[in-house]
Amino acid sequence: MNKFKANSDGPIDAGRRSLLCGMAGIPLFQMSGCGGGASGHESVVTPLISPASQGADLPIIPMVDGSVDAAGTRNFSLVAQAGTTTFRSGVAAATLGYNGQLLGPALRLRKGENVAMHVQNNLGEDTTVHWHGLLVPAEADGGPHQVIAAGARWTASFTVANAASTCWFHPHAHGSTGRQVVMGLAGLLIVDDAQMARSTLPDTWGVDDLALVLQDKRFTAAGQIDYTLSASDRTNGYTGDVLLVNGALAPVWRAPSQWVRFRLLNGCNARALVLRLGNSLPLLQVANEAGLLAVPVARPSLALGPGERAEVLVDFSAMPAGQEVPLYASTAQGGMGMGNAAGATEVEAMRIRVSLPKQSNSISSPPNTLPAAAAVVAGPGAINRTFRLDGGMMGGAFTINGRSFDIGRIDFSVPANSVEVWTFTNATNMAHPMHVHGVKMSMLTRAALAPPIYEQGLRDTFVVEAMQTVRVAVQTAEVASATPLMFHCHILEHEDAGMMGQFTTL
Ligand SMILES: [Cu+2]
Repeated sequence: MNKFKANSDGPIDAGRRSLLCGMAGIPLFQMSGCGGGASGHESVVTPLISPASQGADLPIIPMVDGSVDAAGTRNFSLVAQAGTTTFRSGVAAATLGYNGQLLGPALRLRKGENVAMHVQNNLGEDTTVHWHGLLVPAEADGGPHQVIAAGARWTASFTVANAASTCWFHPHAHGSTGRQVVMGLAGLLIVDDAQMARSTLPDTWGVDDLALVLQDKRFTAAGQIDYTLSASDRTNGYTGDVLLVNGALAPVWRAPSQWVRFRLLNGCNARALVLRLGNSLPLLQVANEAGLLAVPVARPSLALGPGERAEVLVDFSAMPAGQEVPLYASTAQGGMGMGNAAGATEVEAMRIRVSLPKQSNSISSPPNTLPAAAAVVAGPGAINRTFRLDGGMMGGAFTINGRSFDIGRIDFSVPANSVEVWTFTNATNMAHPMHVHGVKMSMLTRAALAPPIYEQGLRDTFVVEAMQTVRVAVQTAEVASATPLMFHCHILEHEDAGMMGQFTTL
């Protein structure tokens, strides 16, 4: 049976389904023989490329602990480097990676610890390394101002200030972010804290605590990663026609027969993903981008915009040994403004084969409540700032408050250690995932309504749907700095084309 078939029977998260509209214009897999295949009633979808990894074991993102020096600082070494990866049998595709050929490790950080990130740039071109989600000083942020020239070395030093969360790191050199990420530069940051240590959430890395980096890519006829941008890509963002999980196509992961935690990252440049499991297994969401939710929320499916993360628990304990559960991902066909997700094509991102015994430390039931970090609360006198997302007409760039990014222009300054209310109004006909560097945020309203529980808690990235307004409470950095922090759309082609601004902290 072809594992790659369209499947549109599953429940789609009704609250977020419009997220798909316009964020992605191209189906994950090319349709072939729709309704006219051998089966007569199934839409068989053929992947454009048949990577060697298809159906192979899921690559586990390697966990790195770093080394603690005499001063108590935890040191990590990252080398951004070129390499090759075999996606298609017999073809060595040029890729980029941190400390490897593709993607990067997961760095384990502990709240309160001093960390030094030593980055060597062996790419042969400028890059930066941005710690997406980490509350670090602007000088250590790895945004467009902290360029690491080809051959150069950069050290970012900071104290881990985040609550336990799943963050990530990726390049942020202005104008080349999209290409460098698609070529493979992305890694994970796993933040632990005392609350998490006391929780019962599964935490045996790669065994019952599994990170899944979901990314789409497009390939040339010769099997190389294709990052040529069409006019449509420049408007809608780059979308690939295959979806990779930890760099592999449709891999299989052997799960223990118990509760398992998945850390999900939408690492796509532009494609929103709606994820669900087969067998109608619910995803018990326990965290979003920047920390735990107050209570777990059972969800039939969940949507992640580019740059967003979620942590979910899944119970495999009732599954018979050998049972396989597909993880489905869907996205919309049809391009901008097509109105609804009815044309969404769902593909199998991977399979989970329940084939390992229960671990001795497995939990028999999930926690009823979670040690969530306190939300950011804005007082009645909080400063209000407004951000209008606009542009994108006639092939033009998207803008924020009518302006494109200028690295020489500071758009505004915020007082240190204060809470403001930022209102993002999307005046365009596509969704934009907005990301703000170096601040703590909680969502106040989406479309004038209180956000659902799974959108509460701390955030660093949130989708603003087409023609929608989202208000967030923003807690600014504790320490003032004249070095700018970024706010931008995380559709990387929008960001590279200037849908970004910068602010300093006074
Ligand atoms: Cu955008």
